[in-house]
Amino acid sequence: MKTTIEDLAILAGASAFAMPLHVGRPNIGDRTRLFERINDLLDRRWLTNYGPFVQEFEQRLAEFLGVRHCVAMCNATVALEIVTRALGFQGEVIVPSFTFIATAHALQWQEITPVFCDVDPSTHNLDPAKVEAMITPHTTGIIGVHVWGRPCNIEALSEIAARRGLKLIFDAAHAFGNSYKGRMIGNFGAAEVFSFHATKFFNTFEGGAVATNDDDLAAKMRLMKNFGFAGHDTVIHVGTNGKMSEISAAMGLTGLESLDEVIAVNRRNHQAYSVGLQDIPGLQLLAYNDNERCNYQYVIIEVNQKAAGIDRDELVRVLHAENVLARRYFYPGCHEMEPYRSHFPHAGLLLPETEQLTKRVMSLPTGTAVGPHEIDTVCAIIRLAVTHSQELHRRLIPEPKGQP
Ligand code: T4K
Repeated sequence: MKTTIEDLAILAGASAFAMPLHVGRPNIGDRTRLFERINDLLDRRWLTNYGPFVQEFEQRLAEFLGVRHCVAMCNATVALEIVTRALGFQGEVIVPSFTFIATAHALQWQEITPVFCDVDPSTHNLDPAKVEAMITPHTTGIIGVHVWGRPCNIEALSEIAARRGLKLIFDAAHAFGNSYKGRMIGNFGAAEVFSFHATKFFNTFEGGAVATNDDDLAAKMRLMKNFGFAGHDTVIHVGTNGKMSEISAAMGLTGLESLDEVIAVNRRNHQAYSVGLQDIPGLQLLAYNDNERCNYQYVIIEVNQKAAGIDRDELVRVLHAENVLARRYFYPGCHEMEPYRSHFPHAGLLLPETEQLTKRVMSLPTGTAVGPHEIDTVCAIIRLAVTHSQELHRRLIPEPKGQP
């Protein structure tokens, strides 16, 4: 455990961790069960194209979420493209800029314009009051993102969408296994999209799914994810290849069997961070609502530079020197990335809260690859960096010579 500022690797000491401590380390379920399933699919010689594992996986997902349909896909980005296309999104669609770039790209890829709306700094999610102001005659839809798995203000967004005749879906990439007012995420809006990417707490290597209670929408998405095929020789719709493979579904089925254990580890880790980071000035650990179902998959801290004496980027530098590979999710905001930055160079003027958040927020390692001792050490490093911020500044950025 590091106890003095001299111990910090950034001031010439050794890193706290010999091996990097990553954000987004995949959780791996029961390997024996996974290998059994892989043997099964090899024996069957049925590797993709809506095989038995994908069918079983979709059924299990639908039961777990309490939805009529869950359509498994190759990843959440393609799933977003397919569902927005199936719903007829066009023109302009309102999205947060404080999200992973995939939310915006899924629209732009289809030449739909993502219109970036500011977020509520207390929730990090779309601010419904600001959504209303972004609606134009070209707006056809809204994509709310349940950032860090904490649900959007679903009621307010649904009310706006209904009143203004807009379609509403949710990017629930972070929110698998979570609930809103006791109902599982997956049941809201016209559809909700999950990501099962390797870095998500529940993964299928690559993968995603769209949950919906709309029979027609589900049928349309099934066509669209399989080139528009209805039968062997008949294509009745434009389509793409959005299919999930059998090996991904095998991973998903296996992961579902240990979902509760992984969530328990995430929760324990989150609590350990909460204790370890307690009372550090200028640091705020993002809390989850313990009264809802929650996957606790992200450990997010906000750094208030004035109170901490150190800013988010400096803290990330200190942690990286210690081999703690904290990530600046989401930085920069989507509106600062291409092509949006060139299309709307002044978008930031309407996104003051997003601009602040992207400078203050960072993600710390958690999941089954991280244990309580490692968390204690990460917290000790952060505490040292904040407690000795002035000294750290002086040593890292010496005062220019010859100045008063
Ligand atoms: N909507 C939202 C709100 C999202 O957050 C995302 C994805 C999507 C939509 C789209 O979902 P998908 O189409 O991907 O299903 C990562 C993930 O690639 C991305 O899925 C995720 N969000 C995003 C938040 O994080 P990067 O660019 O940061 O990935 P990368 O390669 O830097 O990996 C992150 C960390 O994970 C690294 O520290 C290393 C570690 N890692 C990664 C992989 C792949 C491992 O330890 N093992 C691994 O196998 O985007």
